[in-house]
Amino acid sequence: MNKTQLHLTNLLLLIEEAGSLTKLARKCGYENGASLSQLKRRLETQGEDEKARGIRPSLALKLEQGMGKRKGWLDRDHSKDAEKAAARMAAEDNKHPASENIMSEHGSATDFTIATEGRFAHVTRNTSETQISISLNLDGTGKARFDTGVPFLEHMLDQIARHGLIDLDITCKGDLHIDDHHTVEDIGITLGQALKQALGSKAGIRRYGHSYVPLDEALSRVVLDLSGRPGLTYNIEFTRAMIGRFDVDLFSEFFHGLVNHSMMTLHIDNLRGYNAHHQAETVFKAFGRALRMAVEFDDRMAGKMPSTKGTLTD
Ligand SMILES: [Mn+2]
Repeated sequence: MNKTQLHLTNLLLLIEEAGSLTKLARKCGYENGASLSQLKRRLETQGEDEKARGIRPSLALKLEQGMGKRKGWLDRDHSKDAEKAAARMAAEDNKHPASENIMSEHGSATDFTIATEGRFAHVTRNTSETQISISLNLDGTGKARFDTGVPFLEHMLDQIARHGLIDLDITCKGDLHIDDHHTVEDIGITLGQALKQALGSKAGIRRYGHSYVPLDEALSRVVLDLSGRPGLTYNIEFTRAMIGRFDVDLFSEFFHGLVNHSMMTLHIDNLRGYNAHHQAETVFKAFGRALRMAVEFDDRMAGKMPSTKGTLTD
C-alpha cells in the first residue's frame, strides 16, 4: 500500500468514525464537506500513482486534531486495530473466570454443594490424559463451580448451567502442558455421560428443545432431541481461530464428545456474527436454553415416555 492509498484508507476510517464526510469536515473546522470530498476524490484517482504525496502534512494534522488522534495517526496502518481490540476484550474476559460468580453468591468456594435429590449424577473419568469429576443436577438453579484450567471453556460451561438451570460442578486435571485439546474433549465426554445418567428413563420429559439466542450482532440457533441416538450437525464459521488463548476448533470436539455420550441429536447453527466471542457465547446460551426445555417435565405427558417406541434409552 503506498502513502496515498494508506491516507485514503485512514480518511475512510475517520469518515466512518465521525458518521459522515460532512460531520468529519465540521469536526475539523470546515463549513461543509466540499473540500474534503474533493480531497477524497483526488486520493481515489491518485491511488496507483507511486509519486503521489497523499494528504499534505498541515491538512493531516487538522484531521488528526479534529478527531482527537495523535500526530502521525494518518501515516500508520490501522487495519489490525479492530482485531487487536477484540483480542484485548477476550483477554479481559479470561481474567474473570466463571467461578467468580460462585465466590460472590456463596461467600466462599468451599460452601459450594450440589443437591443430590432429583435428577442428579456424579461421574468420574480417569485416563492418562485427563482426570475429571462432574456432579450435575438437572433440577437445579443454575449454580456452577469449575476448576479446569481453561477459563474460556468455564465461561461457556457457565452459560449451560445458568441458561439450562442445571447445577454443575466440574473439576479437571488435564495435560494442559500439551494443549487444551484433551481437557475440552474429555469434559464434553464426561458431561455427556453425566447428562445421560441424570436423565434416567426420560419418562415424562419434553424430549425436544430449541432456542435462538442473540448477543449484539451474533445470533445462534440450537435444536436438540434427547433421542437416545448420537448425532451432531455443527455449523459455526468462526471469524477468528483463537478467542484469547482458546482454540475455537475445540468447540467441535467438545460437542462431539457430549453428543456421543449423552446420546442426543444436536443441531447447532450460528446464523450470523463477526465477534468470535459472541458467536461462541450465543451457541452455549442457546444450547443451555434448548437443553432446559428438553429435560423439563411436561405435565400433560403425565410420566409417559415421549416416544411411540416406548423407550428412549435402547
Ligand atoms: Mn462473554
